[in-house]
Amino acid sequence: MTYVLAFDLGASSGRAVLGQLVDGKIELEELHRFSNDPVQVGGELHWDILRLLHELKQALIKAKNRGIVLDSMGIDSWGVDFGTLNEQGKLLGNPYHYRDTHTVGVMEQLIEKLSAETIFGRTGIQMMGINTLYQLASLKTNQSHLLQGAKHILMTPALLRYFLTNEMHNEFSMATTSQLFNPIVGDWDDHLLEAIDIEKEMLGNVVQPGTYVGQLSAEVCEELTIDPIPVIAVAEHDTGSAVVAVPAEEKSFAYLSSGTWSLIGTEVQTPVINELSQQLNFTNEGGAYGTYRLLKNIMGLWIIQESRRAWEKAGQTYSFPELVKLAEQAEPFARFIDVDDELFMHPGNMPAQINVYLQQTNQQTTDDVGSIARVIMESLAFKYRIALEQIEQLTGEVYDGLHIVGGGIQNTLLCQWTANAIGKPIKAGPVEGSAIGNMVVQWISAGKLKDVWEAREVIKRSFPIDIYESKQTEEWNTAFEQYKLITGQ
Ligand code: LFR
Repeated sequence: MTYVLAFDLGASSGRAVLGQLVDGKIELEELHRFSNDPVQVGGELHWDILRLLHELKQALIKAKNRGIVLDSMGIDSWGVDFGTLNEQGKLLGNPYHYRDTHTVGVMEQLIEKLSAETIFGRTGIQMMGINTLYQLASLKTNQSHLLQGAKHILMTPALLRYFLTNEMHNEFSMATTSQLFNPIVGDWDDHLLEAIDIEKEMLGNVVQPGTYVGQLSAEVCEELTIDPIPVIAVAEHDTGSAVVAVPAEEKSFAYLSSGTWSLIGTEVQTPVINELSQQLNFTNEGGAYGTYRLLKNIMGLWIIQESRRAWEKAGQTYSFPELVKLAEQAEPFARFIDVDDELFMHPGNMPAQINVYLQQTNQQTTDDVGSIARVIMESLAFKYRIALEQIEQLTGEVYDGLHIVGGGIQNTLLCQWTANAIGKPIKAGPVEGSAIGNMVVQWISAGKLKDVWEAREVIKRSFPIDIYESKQTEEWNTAFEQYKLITGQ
C-alpha cells in the first residue's frame, strides 16, 4: 500500500495526515499533531518557523519508523505570512504573525497613496490590513532587519518546502492571496511592487497547484535516514485546499471553510473584479486548476478561541463543548456584535473587547460566559447570511444551501444556527477539509484521480456529510433585522 502525506498547518495547530485510496475511497490517518504557538518577543508576535520544520521532520521520522512508503507529500498553511532569505538562502529572522500590530494603519496609508480602486483593481483581493502587501510595506518603511540584504521572499509553505528541498518557488494560491499578484496579467504586479519598493525578483516565479517541485534534499534524507520523497506544490493556501475538498456535485455552489477564520464564498472561473465586489469588499483568491475563490474573510471562531484563552488566564477553564452548551442555555438574541470589528482582530481579552463593542452600541454589557459565547455564535451566523446574500448578488446565482468544511463543523450548534440564519440547509463535512484537498491534488498530479470533480465525488462517498435543515425561520428573520440595525450593516 502506498500513501501520500499532507501537512496542514493552521494558526493554532498543525497535523501531518496520511492518505490512502482504497477501493475508490479515501482513508485518512493522523500521523502527527502538534500545537503551533505564536511567540511574543520584544513586544512583537512571530511564528516559530523552525519549530514547524522540526514537527514536519518528526512526522517523516514517524512514517519511516512504520515502514510507510510515501508517493509524495504536500504542505498547506494559513495565508499572507512569509519569510525572507539572503543571497545565500539563509533565513533572515522569524516571520511575523499576521496578527502582529506592525501593520496597523499601513493599509490606510497605501490607500491614500495609490487608491483602493487601484489596489483592488490590480489584484482582486479584499482590503485587509494583514495582507502581505501591507506587511512588506511596513517592513520597508521601518527598515526592518528582515529586509536588510534580503534576496528572496517565500510564503510560509514555500519556505518550509524550501527548507526540505532546497528549491525556491512561490505557489499560485498563496501568491494571489498576498495582494501583490495581478491575476489578469498572471504575474506579480509591477505597479504595487514599485509603490512599496520591493523588487519583483525577490518573489520569483510562481508555480501552479499540482506542480512537482523537487524532492527531499540529500541533506534532509541523510539527517532523517530516509529515501527521497517527491514534493508537490499543492494548493498551498489552506483555504485553497479546503475548497478543493468541498464535496459539491453542482458546478455552482456556496461554501464556508470554518476554522479560526470563516471563509465564505463560491468557486468562479475568472476573478470578479468590479465596483460591486470592491464595494462589498470581496476577494478573488487563486485556487487549483484555474479556479478562483470569490469569497469573504470573516473573523470566525477566533473570537471564541481567544475568549477561552482569556477565561483560562483568569483561572476558568472551559472546553469548546462546554462553551457551546453554555451558549445554548443563554438568552437568545440578547446582544449583537459585528464580528469583523477591528476590536477583535489582535490578540487580547476578547470578553472585555466585546463589552467595549456593546457599550459603544448602547447594548447591555455582560460577564456571563454563556452570553458571551452566544453573542459570538449568533453574530457569526448572521454575518454568514449577509455574506451569502452578497455572493448571490455578485454572481446572480441562488444557492440552495451551504457546504461547510473544516474544524468548525464540530460546533454542531453553530451549524444549526447558520442553517437557521440563512434559511437554507447546511451540508457539513468533511472536517479535515484542507488536509484532504492537499492530498487529492497530489493524487490528481499522480494520475490516480482524473480531476477535481472526480476527487469531490470520492470525498463525498468517503466521509460523513451531516445535513442541518433550517428551523425557527421567523424568529431568526426578526432577529436578523435587529442585528443589522445595531451593527450598522
Ligand atoms: C485561514 C486563512 C485565511 C486567511 C487567514 C490568514 O486559515 O488562511 O484564508 O485569510 O488564514 O492567513
